[in-house]
Amino acid sequence: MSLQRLLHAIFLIALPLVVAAWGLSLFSAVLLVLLGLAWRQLIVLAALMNPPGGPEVVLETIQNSHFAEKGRWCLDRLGVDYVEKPWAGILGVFFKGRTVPMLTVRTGRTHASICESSEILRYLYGRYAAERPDRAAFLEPTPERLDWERRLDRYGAHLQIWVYHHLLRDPAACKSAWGAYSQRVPTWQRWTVLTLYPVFEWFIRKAFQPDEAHTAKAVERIEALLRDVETQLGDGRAHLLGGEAPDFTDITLASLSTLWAWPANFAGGRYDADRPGPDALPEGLQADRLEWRERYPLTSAHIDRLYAEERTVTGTDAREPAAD
Ligand SMILES: N[C@@H](CCC(=O)N[C@@H](CS)C(=O)NCC(=O)O)C(=O)O
Repeated sequence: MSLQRLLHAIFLIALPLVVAAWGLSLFSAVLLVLLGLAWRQLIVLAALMNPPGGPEVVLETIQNSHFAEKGRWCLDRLGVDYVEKPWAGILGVFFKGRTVPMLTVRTGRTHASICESSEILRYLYGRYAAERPDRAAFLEPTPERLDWERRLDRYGAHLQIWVYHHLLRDPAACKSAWGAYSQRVPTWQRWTVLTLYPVFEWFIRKAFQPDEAHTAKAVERIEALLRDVETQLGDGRAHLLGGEAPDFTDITLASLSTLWAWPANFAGGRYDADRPGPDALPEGLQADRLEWRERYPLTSAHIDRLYAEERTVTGTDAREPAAD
């Protein structure tokens, strides 16, 4: 939200207070309403007249989000010049009702925003396939790839239930996962997370219901997917769907699995300073993580290899994300 829009929103919220505090007449109140409408119209017209500034492509993320990593990785692989804006966890969905990753692109005199990682990938392919056919080939949405992506995205959602089951038992780890101690996240957001943590914890419990029974079901589904991936890789193929190079299903699998596989080079190493080592993860999470690594060795090796080959700091553009 621009500063003008923010000031206007504050004006609207404060309006009834001003009327009540000063005991204004109906006539004065109507004048204030007309002033608010005129102000709003000026903001719209000014935005149309002035070409929008700022970066052309912005990716809003939460540093540790596995869905955000999927979008980030695809942008890096395509070689798109973008700015990453890391948010503190939960604030975006709680206050704005949007999830991350969210991609915003400048479209002529306005901006367009896309949430949902899969929709972002479809946009990127449509936007860059003609301009960079070789680089964009990994994003081509074939029916088989789309079908796997749908299954993998569901797996990513089950992993959220599992991860919150463990994180909510360890508030310090949860706050850290939300970026509350990261210098890259704006200070006001970090303080908001630390201050309103009990409210956000309640919200997450309502949203994901990470109790024993629900988590056990989620774990069943996670393991069913991991078994399928293990079978798929069992014939010695180098990539999930047998191609010679990774495609977006490999990247989706690897990104979403970071919650348990905890590979080196997450986000191309950008957030290493803020990420705990695997040994510092909450106990239950660490136990499952070790078990899954042992039970699904081909999947684990595939994820590690993709991260080693594609996400090394030198192999990716490790620009500083913007923290405003
Ligand atoms: N299906 C969505 C899922 C996105 C999602 O659940 N993102 C989480 C982070 S992993 C989120 O935005 N959480 C809200 C928040 O923390 O603000 C996608 O593929 O993008």
